Amino acid sequence: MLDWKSLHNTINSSAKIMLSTHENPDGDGLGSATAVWHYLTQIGKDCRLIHVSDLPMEYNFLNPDNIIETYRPEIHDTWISKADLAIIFDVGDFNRLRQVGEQITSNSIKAINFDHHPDLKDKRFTNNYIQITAAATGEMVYDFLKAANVDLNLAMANGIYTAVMTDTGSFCYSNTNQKCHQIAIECLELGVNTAKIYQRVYESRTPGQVKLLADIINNLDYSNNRELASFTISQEMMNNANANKKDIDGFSDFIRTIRGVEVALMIFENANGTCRINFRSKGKYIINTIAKSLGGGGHKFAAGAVQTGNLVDVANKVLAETHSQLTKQDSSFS
Ligand SMILES: [Mn+2]
Repeated sequence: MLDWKSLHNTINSSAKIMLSTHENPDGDGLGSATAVWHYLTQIGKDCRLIHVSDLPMEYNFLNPDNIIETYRPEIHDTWISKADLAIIFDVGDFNRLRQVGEQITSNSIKAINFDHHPDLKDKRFTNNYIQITAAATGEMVYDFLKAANVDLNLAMANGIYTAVMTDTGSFCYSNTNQKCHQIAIECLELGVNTAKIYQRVYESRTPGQVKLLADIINNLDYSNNRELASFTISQEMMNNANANKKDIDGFSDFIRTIRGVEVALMIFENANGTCRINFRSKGKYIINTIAKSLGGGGHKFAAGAVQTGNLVDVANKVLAETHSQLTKQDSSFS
């Protein structure tokens, strides 16, 4: 159990507190941060939730009071410079805070890493509250609030439920534990509309996203005894489908659902000469070690990395590395 009391003490002795999460935020980061925003505001803190990306449309329901802000230097820099504390949710890597992280370091703001990703021992964090066994950062937020006997309200419960639901693939992935369901029960008791949240998050695909998915399915590559299914997404494919970066979320999870496939691998060409790599495992293979050897990281069964280079070169390199590591892991099962 983490020392939540020490975090509550730190919060109690701070007046201005910034909350943030990673770029291209997901339900876990946003749900965790909004839940804590509602708590901190309730206890009278001057609190703002600022992150670098635009809020993905499907998470608008977490933002009825416009508490989620997209970082703009001219709007936020003065306020941030006076902040006593920053609490960062689900970030995995400090660099994923982008300009918000730069503001934290340049103003020497005390920064709390509140996360279920592995500890990268980044000195830019002052304190770490890390629990890699938690299915979602939202599960840790639940513990953090319970440790102070906070009565959850509906707004907090909406955030926590969204966090746990999205990081467990709606309570289906292998990380789902009893506590996730216990949290869900409590959220239902508090009036969370779980069907509505599911619909907002998962039933809002754009036509571009579906067109892109069709293209990917038509060009899937199977290897390693068909246990590895990989696909690449070029900028040209993105343009043809009129899709945006956000649209690729969930594709690796979907490809992993194919019978016999143990690992899904996506290599996505960014517009800036880098490629984003994404691994999803059903559980037979550990893939964050592969991500790590490519300069990235993540969870045992969901991980990623970024590589510089064109799509073809990066794909060749990543596939070679993946083949070799999966083969190695394979030969260690016996
Ligand atoms: Mn998470």
